[in-house]
Amino acid sequence: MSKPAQPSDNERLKEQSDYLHGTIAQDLGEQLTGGFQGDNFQLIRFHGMYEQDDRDIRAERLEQKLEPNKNVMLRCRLPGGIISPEQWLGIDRFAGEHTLYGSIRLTNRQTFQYHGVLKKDIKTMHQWLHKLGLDSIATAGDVNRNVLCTSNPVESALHREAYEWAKKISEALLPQTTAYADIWLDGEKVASTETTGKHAVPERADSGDAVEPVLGKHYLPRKFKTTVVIPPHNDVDLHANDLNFVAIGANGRLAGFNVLVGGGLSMEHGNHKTFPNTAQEFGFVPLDKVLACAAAVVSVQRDWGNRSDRKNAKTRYTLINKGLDNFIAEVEQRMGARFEPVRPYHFTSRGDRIGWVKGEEGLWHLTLFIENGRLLDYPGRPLKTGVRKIAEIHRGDFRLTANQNLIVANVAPKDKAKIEKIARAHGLISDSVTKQREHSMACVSLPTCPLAMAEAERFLPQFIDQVDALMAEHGLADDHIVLRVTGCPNGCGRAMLAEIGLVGKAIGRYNLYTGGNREGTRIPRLFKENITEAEILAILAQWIGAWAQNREEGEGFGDFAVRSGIVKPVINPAVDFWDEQP
Ligand code: SRM
Ligand code: SF4
Repeated sequence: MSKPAQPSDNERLKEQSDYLHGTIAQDLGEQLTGGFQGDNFQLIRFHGMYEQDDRDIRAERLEQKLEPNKNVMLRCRLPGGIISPEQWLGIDRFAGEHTLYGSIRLTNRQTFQYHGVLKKDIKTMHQWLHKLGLDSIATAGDVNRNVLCTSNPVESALHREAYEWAKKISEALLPQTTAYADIWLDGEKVASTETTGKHAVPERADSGDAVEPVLGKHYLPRKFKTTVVIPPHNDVDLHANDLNFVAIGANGRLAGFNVLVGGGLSMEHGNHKTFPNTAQEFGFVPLDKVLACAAAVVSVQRDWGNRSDRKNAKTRYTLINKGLDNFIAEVEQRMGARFEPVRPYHFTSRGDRIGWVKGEEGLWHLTLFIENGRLLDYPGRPLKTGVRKIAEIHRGDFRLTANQNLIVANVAPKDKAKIEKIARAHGLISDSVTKQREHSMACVSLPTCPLAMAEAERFLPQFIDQVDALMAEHGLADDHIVLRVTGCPNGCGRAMLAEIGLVGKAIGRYNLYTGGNREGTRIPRLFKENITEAEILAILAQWIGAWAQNREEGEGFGDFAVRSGIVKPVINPAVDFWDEQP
């Protein structure tokens, strides 16, 4: 008989962490190094931080026998992505005064990151965020991450209800440990932790651990991601997520949610045991079962997920390892209710609607396109200053989108012209941004990401210039392809849900994928491996030409790529994602 697999070292680390305290507080006082020691290097992730260094200058510093320029990246917790102008002003000031890069980076999970915070400033940062009513609990690590919610301010009533659920789900699934408050806030309570745990955890979903009834002492086997999505807008890209609540309305009010489980996008180049997958439909739940359902799904993944092999640990693998029907039956038992049949829903769009729209309540909303989500003052385009100036006069709120953009929401008609003037003056509105650029996305990648294999954020803008030229040459200047670049196969740029996806292989080289669709419900297939930018553009020139000539009315490029046989569609990624092109 084969020996049972040993738990991974991350399991030991969580076990010995004293509910995520570790020795972070002591380590913080050790200023001889800019980094964190031993287990603390991993544990700070559960507090929303990653240790990084600037890879552009790493070799030079090592040559000078200097430690890499260690610092942390912080990711804020912002369920549904809504913040006030006052909060924005505080966030902006910290970036300017205390970070190495000075930027605010909007992520594709409706929050923002600070890059380059030195160890000496970390505690100040958490206290600063706390004063703004913000925290970074559980934005990284083996926990449920920032909960997304469609940023659709137009249908205000439905959005308001859905957003409230995103917040409730986030709080119900948060760690309960006081570690964050103990280490960063000298024990002061965090607003969110005052309410967590007050939601009833169904008995069978309870871990039996007095401190962490939902997550358990060992937390989850791997990261876990949740969305609330309002069809027909799939702006949150639900298939990248473990647990999704698809809002079903009746007469303008929320009636409940279809639940979809087991999406996720990462893989490893050449490792056929890894694959991206779309989420599976479990069924419909009414509103009074939402939190029980969320706790039940999380608890089944907590108890059944693979704790030996982290590459096989996400919910999508558990569904396969244990069987979809078994997983659903166990969730039903733990939530104390059966799923009802899925109610009809469909998706028609993914990207954000850039520009002004008028909402149901007569207020206006301005979606600003922020290339790669990077807010910084560039020569001739002081974007960060522009948003600050808007925040100084704005009386509504800001909404961060899952496409790295920013909505100035709830603007009274009398303030519309003033806000537009500031946005234009600072380069936040530009008539030269093409539809193609608006529908393209890159992950952060170099220089801060330690896992990056190729450029992404710094590569995309000039690459789009060339794709724009190809689109214009073929009369498609007003159209777009959902095009995404990700610096490594972890897939943060969601290239595995793009119509054309580039996945970093080495500096200057990418794997080219195509065949995803516009709505984001199909995984693309590998077309060519390890190719240069020039080779990619040569292929794109042919593809775009053929699409322009032969597409059917309104046909997106990904559907065309499948129909015209450029690639065979991926139908069941667990089985056919790695199939070679015939
Ligand atoms: Fe990600 C790790 C950035 C969305 C899959 N991601 C990382 C790290 C923290 C690198 C690391 O572990 O040291 C990156 C930090 C780079 C930097 O310098 O800022 C990083 N991920 C990002 C962001 C900022 C990309 C962006 O440009 O917006 C996104 C932050 C989201 C947030 O606010 O929480 C981000 N990451 C995603 C997504 C897309 C999504 O969730 O919609 C994915 C694919 C979906 C999924 O999870 O399947 C994603 N990131 C990963 C993975 C692979 C996880 C896995 O299942 O194997 C890693 C590596 C890991 O966890 O081991 C990773
Ligand atoms: Fe880093 Fe890879 Fe994620 Fe890009 S995809 S941010 S390179 S981990």
